[in-house]
Amino acid sequence: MPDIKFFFAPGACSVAPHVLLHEAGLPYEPIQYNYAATEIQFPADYTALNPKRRVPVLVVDGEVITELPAVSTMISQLAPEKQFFGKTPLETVRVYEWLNYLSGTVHTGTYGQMIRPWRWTTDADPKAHERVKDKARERLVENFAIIEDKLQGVYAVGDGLTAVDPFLYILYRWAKTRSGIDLSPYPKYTALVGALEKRESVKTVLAKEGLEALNV
Ligand SMILES: N[C@@H](CCC(=O)N[C@@H](CS)C(=O)NCC(=O)O)C(=O)O
Repeated sequence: MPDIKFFFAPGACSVAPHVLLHEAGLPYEPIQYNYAATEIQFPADYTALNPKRRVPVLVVDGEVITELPAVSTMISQLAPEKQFFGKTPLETVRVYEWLNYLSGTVHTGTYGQMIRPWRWTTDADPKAHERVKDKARERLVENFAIIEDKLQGVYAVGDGLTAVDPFLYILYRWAKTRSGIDLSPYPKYTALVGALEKRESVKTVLAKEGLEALNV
C-alpha cells in the first residue's frame, strides 16, 4: 500500500478527490486546513509543499501532486479497477475534455472571479469587485447551460462514476450555496448531484468535512 497524505479544506474543490479516495477505498492521512471567510488558513511552510498555496494536494510515497485533474489521475492509477478515467480510450478522452473545461473555465475562470474578485482587477474599489462578481455570475449561467447540454445519462461519461462526477458535484454545490443563481434550468445536472449524494463515498466525505447534504 502506498503512503498517501491528502491536504484539503472543507467544502473546497478538494471535495472531489476526497470522494475519489473513498470510492477507491484507499487508506490515507487527511490534513485539513480551515477557511476564515474566503481565505484558507495555510501554515507559512505550506509554500514548501505547494508554492501555489492551493488545495488539493496529494502526497504519494513522498511525491507531491498538485492540480485537481492530476490529483484525480493519481488516485485513478492507484485504483485502476475503478476506471475513474473511463472504460474505453474514447471515454478517457471525454474525462479529460470535461476536467479541462471544469478546471480552467468553470473553476478558475468563473468561480475564481466570483469568490475572490480582487485578484482579477487592479481597481481596489469594492464596487469594481461587485462588477467582476456580476460578470462571473453571468458566465456561471452560461457554463451551467453548457454542462446541462453535455450531460446525457446519470453520470457525465459512460455508465459509471468517473473523476468528472465529484468535480461536477462541488461546482453545483457552490452554485447552490454561494452564487444565488436559479438552478431550475438544469434538471440533468441536478439529478446527477442527487445521485451522487446517495453514494456512501459522498455521504462519508460530507460528514468528514462537516457539510450538509444539498438534498436536491
Ligand atoms: N488549479 C488548481 C486550483 C485549486 C484551487 O483554486 N483551490 C482552492 C480551493 S477550491 C484554493 O486552494 N484556494 C486558496 C486560495 O485561492 O487562496 C487545481 O485544479 O487544483
